[in-house]
Amino acid sequence: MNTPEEIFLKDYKSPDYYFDTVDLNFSLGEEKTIVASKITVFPRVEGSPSPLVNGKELKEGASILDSCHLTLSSPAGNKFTLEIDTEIQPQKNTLLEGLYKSSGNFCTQCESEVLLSNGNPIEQGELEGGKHYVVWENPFEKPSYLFALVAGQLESRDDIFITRSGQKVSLRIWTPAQDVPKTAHAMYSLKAAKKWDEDVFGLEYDLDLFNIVAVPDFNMGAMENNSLNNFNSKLVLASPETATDTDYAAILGVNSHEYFHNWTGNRVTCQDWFQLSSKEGLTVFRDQEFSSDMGSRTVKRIADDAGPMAHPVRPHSYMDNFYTGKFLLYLIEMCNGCNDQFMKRFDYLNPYLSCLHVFGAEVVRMYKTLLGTQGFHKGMDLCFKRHDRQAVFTSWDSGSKSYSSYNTEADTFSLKFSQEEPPTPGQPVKEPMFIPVAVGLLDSSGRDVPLSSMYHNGTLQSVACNNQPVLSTVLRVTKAAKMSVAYLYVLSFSIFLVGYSAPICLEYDLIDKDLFFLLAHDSDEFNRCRFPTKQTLALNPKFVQGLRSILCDTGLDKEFIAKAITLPGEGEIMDMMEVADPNAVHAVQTFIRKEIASQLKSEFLNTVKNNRSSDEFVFNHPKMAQYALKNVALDIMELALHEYKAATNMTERFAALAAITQKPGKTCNDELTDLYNKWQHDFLVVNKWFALQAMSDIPGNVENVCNLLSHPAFDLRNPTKVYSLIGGFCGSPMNFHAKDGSGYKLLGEIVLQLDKLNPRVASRMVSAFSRWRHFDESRQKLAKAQLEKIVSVNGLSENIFEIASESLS
Ligand code: 0A1
Ligand code: ZN
Repeated sequence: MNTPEEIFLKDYKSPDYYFDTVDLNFSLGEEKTIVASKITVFPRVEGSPSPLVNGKELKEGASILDSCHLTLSSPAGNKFTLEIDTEIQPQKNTLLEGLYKSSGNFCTQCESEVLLSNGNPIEQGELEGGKHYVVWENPFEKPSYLFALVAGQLESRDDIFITRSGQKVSLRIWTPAQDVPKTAHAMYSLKAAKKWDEDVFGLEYDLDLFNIVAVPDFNMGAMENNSLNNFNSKLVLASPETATDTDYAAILGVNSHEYFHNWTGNRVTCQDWFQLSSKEGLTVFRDQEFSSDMGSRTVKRIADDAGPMAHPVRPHSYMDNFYTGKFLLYLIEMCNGCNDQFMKRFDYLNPYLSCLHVFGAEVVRMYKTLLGTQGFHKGMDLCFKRHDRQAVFTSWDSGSKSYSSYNTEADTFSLKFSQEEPPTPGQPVKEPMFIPVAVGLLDSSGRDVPLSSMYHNGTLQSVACNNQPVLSTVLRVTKAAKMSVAYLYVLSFSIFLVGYSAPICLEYDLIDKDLFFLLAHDSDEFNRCRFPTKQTLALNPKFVQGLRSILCDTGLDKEFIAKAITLPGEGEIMDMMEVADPNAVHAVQTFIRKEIASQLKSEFLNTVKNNRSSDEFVFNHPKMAQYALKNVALDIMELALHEYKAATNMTERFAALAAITQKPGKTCNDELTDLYNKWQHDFLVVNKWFALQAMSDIPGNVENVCNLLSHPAFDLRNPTKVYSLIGGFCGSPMNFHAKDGSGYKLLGEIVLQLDKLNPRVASRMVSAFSRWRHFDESRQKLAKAQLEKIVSVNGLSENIFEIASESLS
């Protein structure tokens, strides 16, 4: 294999050749697979075209450079046909990219790899030797990365969807036969997404068939190939006994995401790979909006908050079709303030990619905030009308940070903002950003105050609209210089960044008293949830009072209450410390948890009692909210064992077991053995079983994780198992960061083993070392030694070498 080259945005130019039609003939075999391709090629500019791929000449007209590149040094000037036969062995492909085998079935993952995509089946029949063939034709031009092929012993759940213009679309979800009953929620999610896209964006599906295939071995979450989406099984299969409501929500979100790509990504597509984050950002924004509409908007906003972004959403270079290690490390650094869902847990999507994509979504959201819902949709409609089946995504750059201060004077209220742009790779000096800052005001009894007029950069503007009271408005912070705003009211408090209107890090001069007031009264639930996170290290009675008022407020969404009373994760607190100290954070967290449990005992016990499930598990927002609230209360009160025994679904069972696994001893061992014995036939439940043990804070858990690596159900070649066991372990501050370095040593060894099988997955894992400088000296030494050991190994993949050496530099 060649060393991947770094490709720069500044060097991008249109290709010299276009591929008009592509015939790919796959002859799939257990020993070998032959791919015969026939491509009609024509030059962009007629005359003396440059070589198709550079290389040294072997014979007239064509030369082979290496195992990856074929060079045609001087092809004929006009249209010609290129025929290539390739022999491959998908069964030996552990990279899980291109054509590979998963559980005996052939499947592909081709984002950015091959030439044309699938479409409609137009012919099929039998061949000699008991073989079978199908011809698929794709009627439209497609971006190259959307090609897909799946072949194997699968059965389908079938359904139909009638589009709003009356078109009948067949929907099929393919899995091994025994799993078909577990696809009902994925089918529901797909249909809901189709309906939502018609209702909200006016977008209809265009083909007659939509297939989803569940693949157990998959590097990422899913892939939006035209009419043949491949999904990590974890994001398709669910039953109340085996999946938690978090799994149900992820299935809903990812199914909608892949479906929404049909328009944003597939039909309106990218011109080049630098635009990847545009198609992803817009599609993530759409799936977030969909999930919000299906559940609680505020809770979704809290979960999706990407944190401040100070880097461009578009990379200035990439390598091996992905972001360079250097860029990834910057992302990790920036994602430091990110929430649990995307960064702290190595979950179902590549955290670095998805983090960038979530930042992309923040940029789209700012457009919506600035243009208003109607204006935004008008713009989107125009874009789809003008650019259907074109490669037009543009890229955007954005980076921001802002500070604020406020003061009250007489009957006006003023705010001052300034912004600072820290340098990022490729952008040492930056222009000030355009930042929408939504603000609202509360009076001293905690009620929203209608705004009437404001001075914005020195000009008096009316805020009221059609004589209707306006409770929040959007300030446009455009300059690095300070600006001020005045409201003509007597006021006490301001609320900034209503609904988190811009992905910036806002520093404010509110004192504790104000923050507790906001915790109890802020009408913007997003803010109400954010403020206390800064205050966890001291247990102020007003903080407890703030929590009490949230816990007892029957008017609030239960899922929101659950989020608001959940203490920030230990990793999140460590990120806020100059020198991260896992032991101290753990001790303080335990203290706070115990204090809250004793001071709010009766409130928590009532919460558990009032939110027990009485009937069958159903996945809907009120039920999910009820479970979430009960589980947080239960966790704080340490009532897990009883609930584990009584649990009737995986949501309750998993939450109870997670609490039990934090206490070593017989109960913990017995319940874990019980879970495994009952569910060993179900690999998704077994993954949870691995994750539960890996994430435990029990001292000395490193050894347990080490033993689990040789458990018969574990397989280093399966990315989802790796993310559960190794990823879960890296998310446990106490054991991954164990003082004696045993956690670092374990990860170092695993990364080297993984690199030989699947460098993409290995590079996700090695990045757990990337913040090593953030810890005390002795931990720094231990982590650095592991990184040094990794880079010194011969034959290391380029992915790992780049990330590890960049982390050291
Ligand atoms: N496009 C997918 C994410 C994805 C990216 C790369 C992959 O393989 C190397 C696979 C999936 C999505 O938006 O879900
Ligand atoms: Zn996507």
